[in-house]
Amino acid sequence: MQNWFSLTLLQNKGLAIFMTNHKSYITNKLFSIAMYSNKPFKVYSITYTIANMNIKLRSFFWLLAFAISSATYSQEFPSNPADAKMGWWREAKFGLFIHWGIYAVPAGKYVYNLPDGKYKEDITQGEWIMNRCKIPVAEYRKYAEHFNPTKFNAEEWVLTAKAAGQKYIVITTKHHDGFAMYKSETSNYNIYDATPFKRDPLKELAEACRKYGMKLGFYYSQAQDWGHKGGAPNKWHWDKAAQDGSMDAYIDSIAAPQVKELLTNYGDVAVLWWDTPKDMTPELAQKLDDITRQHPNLITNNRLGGGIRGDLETPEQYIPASGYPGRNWEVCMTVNDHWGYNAYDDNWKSTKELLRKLIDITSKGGNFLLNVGPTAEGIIPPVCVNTLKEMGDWLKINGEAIYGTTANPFDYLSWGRATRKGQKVYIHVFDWPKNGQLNVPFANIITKAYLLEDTTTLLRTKQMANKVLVSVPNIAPDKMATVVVLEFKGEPIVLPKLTENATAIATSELDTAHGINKIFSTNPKDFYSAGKDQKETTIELDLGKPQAVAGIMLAEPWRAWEKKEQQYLLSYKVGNDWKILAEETTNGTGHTKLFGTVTTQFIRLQLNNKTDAPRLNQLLLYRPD
Ligand code: FHN
Repeated sequence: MQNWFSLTLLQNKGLAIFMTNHKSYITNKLFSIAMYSNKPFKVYSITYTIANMNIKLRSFFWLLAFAISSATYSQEFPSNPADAKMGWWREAKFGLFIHWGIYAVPAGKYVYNLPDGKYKEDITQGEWIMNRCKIPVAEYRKYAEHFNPTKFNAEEWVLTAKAAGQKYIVITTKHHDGFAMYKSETSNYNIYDATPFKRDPLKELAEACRKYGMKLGFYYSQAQDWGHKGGAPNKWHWDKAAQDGSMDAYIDSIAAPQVKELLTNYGDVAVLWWDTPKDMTPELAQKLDDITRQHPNLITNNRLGGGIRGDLETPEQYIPASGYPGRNWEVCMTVNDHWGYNAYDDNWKSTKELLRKLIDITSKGGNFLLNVGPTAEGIIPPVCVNTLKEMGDWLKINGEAIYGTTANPFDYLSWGRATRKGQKVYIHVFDWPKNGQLNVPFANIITKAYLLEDTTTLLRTKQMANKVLVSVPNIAPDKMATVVVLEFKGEPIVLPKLTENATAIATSELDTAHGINKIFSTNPKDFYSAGKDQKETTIELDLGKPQAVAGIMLAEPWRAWEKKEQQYLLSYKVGNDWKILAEETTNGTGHTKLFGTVTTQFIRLQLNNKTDAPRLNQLLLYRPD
């Protein structure tokens, strides 16, 4: 294949030079820049055959292209991931979320007293129990009288996080119920003044974090506050006499002074984790942003409101298919199905499941904030402690493949994930190869290959066109995930995404902002939608030329609790005939389907949605391993 390069000028965006074998890498970035660009731009391109160009000159062009496109690329995003204050955070990768409050007293159960002495029990609640069960303020406040977490031990909590390999803790200082979990001078509706506990757990936790070198972050519900007048409701106030009031006055008299005291009285606070910006106006948000800006090293997230983006994207309970290229992002997730303690929820995710989520998130360049909900006695549920310990034991051996790594260069690995650190790629193998040959779609020269748990035993590698075969032991050393390290030369050389040069048409589009081309965007906030009243759409992809296809990934914009689903029929074209590849139902949060390899240029996706217009965040096609 002849090498050629094309010089492409993106108006106002600098140059990107790309070469045929690596074209996708650059155009992928160009496409992403274009997608995120908020300014019109033109593309000028000249092509020049460099068949005779010597290897040095080719390498120069390649390095120049990589350097320019990366520089151009990073200019595009407000919170440049390389921000100095983000250094420890990007190294940390794994943190502990703690949802703790007086909602732990009912522990998920609320009993409705019905007429004629009957009653109804609801055991599905958590930190939203006051809102979901419409508990009057005065009745809810009584939980504080029974909240006396004498078994709380801050050092135990910090050591649990350390044993998990977690590098930071984010704890709820005040959730939507308005109850402060610290000695607040602003409101006596707090753990020190309103409970028999008479201690300040945040003070104790801050000291323990300093003692053990754990970064400490504070979650604060800045808008929703069902316990103070003027705090935002979710939808409406159910105890109007106690809840109605001016939100401006609430921000001035409760939220702003509490944020100030949290950032002043507890030493080095590393993260301020806003949540649910209900009814937050730019003016109200600015009042709080002005406070946090006085702390230049404080990391904030994207949930303050008022259009303030903060430093972090915060996908919740799901992992974006392609992460958030160019933004810092952190997935927060529960171990069972509740953030706050629910004594009846034993739907615990396994260690293997959570570890593979950590690996998946890290392989896309994100952080994982895994939540526990301690009991009213101050105990982290033992099953969580055990799971966290098992994750930490894995990290003790394989932490090098997680901490401080960046997103992997590969399109998709059906049998595992990958992370990168400089000239090392860490292959996290979930499904161990049966034939002792690990097939990695990597065209670079491999200088060394070994198991991360045994760096002294070198593994044989065989370089082939666009892939390397690694000879591995017959049995997986670690069934949860075994890490194979490949040390390599140069910049990663990988095949382009199958959809890199694809075009798509659809039988229905809501508008241009949600046109069919959005299925190629890597920005999780983008999505394609069929027309408003449509319940079905047909999408046809033209891959530009016949390609070997072995799987599909449909990224969808809903969350598990929305209980959406979409039916789809996937076909590929052979001659003039369409042949079925798969016919399934998604759960609305994303769907991956691997099928036997087929070679085709045309793929058709018929999508049906009974409740909404069919939607997709992204559509990816996977090459055969
Ligand atoms: O409403 C809250 C919820 O209770 C919990 O705190 C989560 C954690 O990210 N945030 C909100 C829901 O998005």
